[in-house]
Amino acid sequence: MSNKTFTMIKPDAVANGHIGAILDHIIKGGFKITAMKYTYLTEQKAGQFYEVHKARPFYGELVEFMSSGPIVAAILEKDNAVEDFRKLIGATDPAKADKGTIRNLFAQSISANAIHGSDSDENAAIEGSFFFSSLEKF
Ligand code: 3AN
Repeated sequence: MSNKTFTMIKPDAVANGHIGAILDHIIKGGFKITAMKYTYLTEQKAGQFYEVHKARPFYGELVEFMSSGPIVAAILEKDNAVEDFRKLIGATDPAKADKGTIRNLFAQSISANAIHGSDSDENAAIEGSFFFSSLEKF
């Protein structure tokens, strides 16, 4: 168990004006922000970030969507961060996400699902370093 996870507020949630509300949920959920930036992914960068999903049928759609507009990337700290954050955001498909979770409140579809949360400690470290240099991590 590690105390860090990585998140992105995805282009749909940014475009729909939900940055503030989502950050509020994250902070009230007990997470401390240790790095954050408002940025975007080029198609090439999105392809690289989601490389593990390359063989999946939705890969092209995912890369196109994730490079369609700005995002907010952040590293979050809390005991049991990866697992607790996955609970806070809810299931990948917002229709199946528990009531009150971020995806239940702010996501429209399985591809435009408002927020990303790392699925393991190892990926949290890889994904955090994809966006932030050591000088940018508090
Ligand atoms: P999660 O983000 O909940 O860990 P993953 O890792 O299975 O879900 O999928 C990564 C991303 O790929 C999801 N956040 C979602 O945007 C997209 N995705 C997953 N499954 C589908 C699908 N069946 N159709 C379209 N996009 C999908």
